[in-house]
Amino acid sequence: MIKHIAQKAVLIYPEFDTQDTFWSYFTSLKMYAAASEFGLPKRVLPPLGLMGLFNHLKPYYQSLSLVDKNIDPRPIQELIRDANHVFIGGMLAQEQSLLKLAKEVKRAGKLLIIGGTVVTPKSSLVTIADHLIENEAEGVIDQLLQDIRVSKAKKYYKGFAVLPEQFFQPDYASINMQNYMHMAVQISRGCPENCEFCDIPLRFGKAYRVTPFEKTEQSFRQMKQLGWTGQVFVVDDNFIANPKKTLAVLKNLYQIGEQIGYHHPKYTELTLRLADDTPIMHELRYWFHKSHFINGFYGVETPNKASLLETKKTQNLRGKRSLVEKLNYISEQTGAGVMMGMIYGFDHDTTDSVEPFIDFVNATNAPIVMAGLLNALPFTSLMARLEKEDRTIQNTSGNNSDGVINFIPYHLSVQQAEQNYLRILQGIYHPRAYFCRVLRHLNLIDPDLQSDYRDDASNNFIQLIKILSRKNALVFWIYLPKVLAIAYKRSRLNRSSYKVILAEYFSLCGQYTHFSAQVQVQEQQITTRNYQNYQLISWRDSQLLKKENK
Ligand code: B12
Ligand code: SF4
Repeated sequence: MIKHIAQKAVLIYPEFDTQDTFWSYFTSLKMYAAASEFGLPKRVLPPLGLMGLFNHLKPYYQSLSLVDKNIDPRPIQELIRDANHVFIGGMLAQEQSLLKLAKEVKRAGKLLIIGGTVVTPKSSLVTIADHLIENEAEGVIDQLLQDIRVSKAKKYYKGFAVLPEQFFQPDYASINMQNYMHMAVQISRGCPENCEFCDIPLRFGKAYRVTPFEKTEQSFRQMKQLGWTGQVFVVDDNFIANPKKTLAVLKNLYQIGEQIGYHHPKYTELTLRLADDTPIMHELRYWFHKSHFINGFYGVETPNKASLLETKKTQNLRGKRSLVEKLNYISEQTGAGVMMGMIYGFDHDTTDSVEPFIDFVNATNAPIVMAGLLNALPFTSLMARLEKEDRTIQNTSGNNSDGVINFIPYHLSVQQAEQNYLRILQGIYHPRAYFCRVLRHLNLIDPDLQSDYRDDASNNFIQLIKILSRKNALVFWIYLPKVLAIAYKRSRLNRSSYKVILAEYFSLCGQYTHFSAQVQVQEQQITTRNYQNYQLISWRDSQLLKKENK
């Protein structure tokens, strides 16, 4: 048995530096959803890393609490008053508020431990925290706690890729699930691909490590016991990184659903390999459907082949199908929707690539498209290359859709890249463009997959009134007759399928309000931004100028 190390620890998830990012859905949640327990808008997802840490720390402390500052506005001094140790963790997009919190914690004289993807040896957090853990915490946390016990703890602990048996098991009772729109579970870590801009393989390794099935079952069972029947995000880096193992995972997820008597609607992140014409992918598509995946997020990145090659995203170029055909095929075969991650600002991108980019997105069946400007993140090959070429200009904010590029693009100036990005957002979130994609989506998804969970009539009704009477309502009414026609054609008067198609439409209307607000934020910021001289010239032109001046 582990002896207590101190009386009480408080775990804190800091506010996001900008509340209103692409994935925050902030505008829509504020406008349409019921508030969270402290009156603030709900958040999309809970802090899964801290929920696992919470469970792991139980034997070390007499009492523990977990606070999500995005939900809980109480002053920090009050929250940590009786704590001996304070653990704070998060991602880069929380670094500024984390710094502020950290200073307050230290002012209150508490022992401060910081972890999460925000931690790098260069971060200013290093000067404030007593101890930091970089990357995965499981392999070093016990050592750190033992070292604290004997007053021999180091400042910085470098985590490493642990065996999946060691993955923290999240405790869903450590949070109030009603404060969130969706729940999260992690089944695997790691990705064997080589996308130049991505920090995942360097952070979490190339090997696909799968949580033991019993632990995944425990997570779903606990969620169900605590009354959760909503969507669950399987937050894996690349869910199909090892197709054979993924097949076993999918079969297990199906079994879990059968055993607990409920198939949670799920979504995850994966690659377009799912559209490959191989026997294993055929089987994966079948089980993806059977285990109730209602959506997938695909890193499509760009329709520009040269840019895909440049960034080593060659998996998108496999097979005979075009990218648009692959996305359609996936929805046809699995009944799940598709969401896309897109990037502009590769070395092969020019102003001429803007229109094809917009046309490509608008030809797909993906209503939700996370378009970002390329940014060099710490721990990536892109960062290493750009640093070698001396092209980096600032640290990234960690928010890849804030319309800021942190290096000098090759064919474009910083100003051109940011203005072209704005044109892209305006082109893909124009109401006609978005709702044409929505109609294609509604024509392809399998409504039966969602029939069990789209059923909380009273809550849905209040939301519906808000959606159809507030911002953008006119547009939502304009497309409604087309949606009713699709619902009629596809459901063949099956009441539950009809209801699902309408519910999906209204949900996408609600989400549209957030995306259109995001575009307005970018319009306001990019059109009023002041650029310095070096931001008005492309890397290529600056090199040519240098040569001429020699
Ligand atoms: C789920 C997820 C989300 C969720 C929200 C998560 C949340 N609760 O807020 C959603 C979809 C909303 C989201 C949004 C965003 N995300 Co996100 N997201 C993820 C994802 C896919 C999984 C995170 C996760 O749950 N992992 C599983 C848990 C178990 O791991 P973990 O949190 O890292 O925790 C481990 C360790 O870090 C450590 N740890 C964590 N906290 C602490 C604290 C202490 C004290 C200690 C000791 C240890 C510790 O212990 C855990 C076990 O080892 C990651 C990818 C990844 N693999 O990290 C990206 C990732 C974290 N997201 C990222 C980004 C950029 C964003 C956005 C800014 C995108 C955008 N433009 O909007 C937004 C911002 C969010 C917002 N404003 O609401 C980046 C962050 C880059 C960085 N270096 O920080 C990542 C790494 C993806 C990537 N490679 O680009 N995201
Ligand atoms: S972008 Fe996706 S596929 Fe590429 S390395 Fe990162 S996690 Fe893997």
